[in-house]
Amino acid sequence: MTSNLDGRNAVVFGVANKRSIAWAIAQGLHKAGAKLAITYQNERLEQEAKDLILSLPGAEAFMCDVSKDEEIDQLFGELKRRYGKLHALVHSVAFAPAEELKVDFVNTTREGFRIAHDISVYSLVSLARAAAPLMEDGGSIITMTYYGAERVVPRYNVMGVAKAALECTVRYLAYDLGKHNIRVNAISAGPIKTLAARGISDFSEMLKAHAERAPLKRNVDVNEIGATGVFLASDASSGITGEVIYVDCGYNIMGF
Ligand code: 0WD
Repeated sequence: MTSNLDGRNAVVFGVANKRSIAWAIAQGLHKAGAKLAITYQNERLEQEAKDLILSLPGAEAFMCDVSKDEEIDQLFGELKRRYGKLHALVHSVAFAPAEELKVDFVNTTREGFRIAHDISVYSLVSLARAAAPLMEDGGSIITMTYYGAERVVPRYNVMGVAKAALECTVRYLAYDLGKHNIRVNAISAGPIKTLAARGISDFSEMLKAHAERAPLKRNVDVNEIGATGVFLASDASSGITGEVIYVDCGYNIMGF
């Protein structure tokens, strides 16, 4: 029962740049000995993502837009040829059109709702389905969520609704895949200044309020998310599935 991931293969989705949570998890997995395939979304992010990914010895970079079934099929075909088996998958991807996070939630558009759920939630289902056959020795699937799934965080809007659906998706996938010894869990992270976070209005205010109210009296460090990712990918968490694990300095336990 250790966090040693020697001989394990992992695929990570959601590296946009060096501030990405996916990058912190990838670094943690790498340090623990895992062999890594890291994906980036498109040509726009290619240069920055590739420079970063290839800085991890042994890591390989692949392009995959998770809203496109053909790109997912192609990627997993490639992973099967290159690695044979997979042991862990990290889904650190979310998107909602920027306007949806600026208006009152009641004005959410049908298209904004659809896109947020397609990219932030359905993608976990499609990636889990594609990865499961490669997880012959069992495996661990990890996604990223936020407290806005449970309580109203003003302006988090449709992303909050999508995160609620994501957390529920974690439970249904955990049930389906448990018989193959594949575990599915979410990390609920406190706010971290990343590219995605920039789309959320008043993010700096949010950071301040979190640090004031959290029992630990500070904000979470991205490397703490990385370490939890390593724990969830490893045998140390072999009895945990279908859970949402909070890494938020305790913010979620507070009533006032
Ligand atoms: O405070 C935070 N930053 C928190 C983030 C607190 C709690 C949870 N999270 C979640 C996010 O909701 C997301 O699920 O963590 C996950 C990772 O977010 P991040 O690290 O904060 O953000 P970022 O570095 O921007 O990575 C998300 C990336 C996208 O970046 P941009 O900002 O360019 O949309 O998700 C990727 C993309 O690289 N992504 C996609 N990847 C493949 N296909 C797609 C897509 N269609 N759409 C977005």
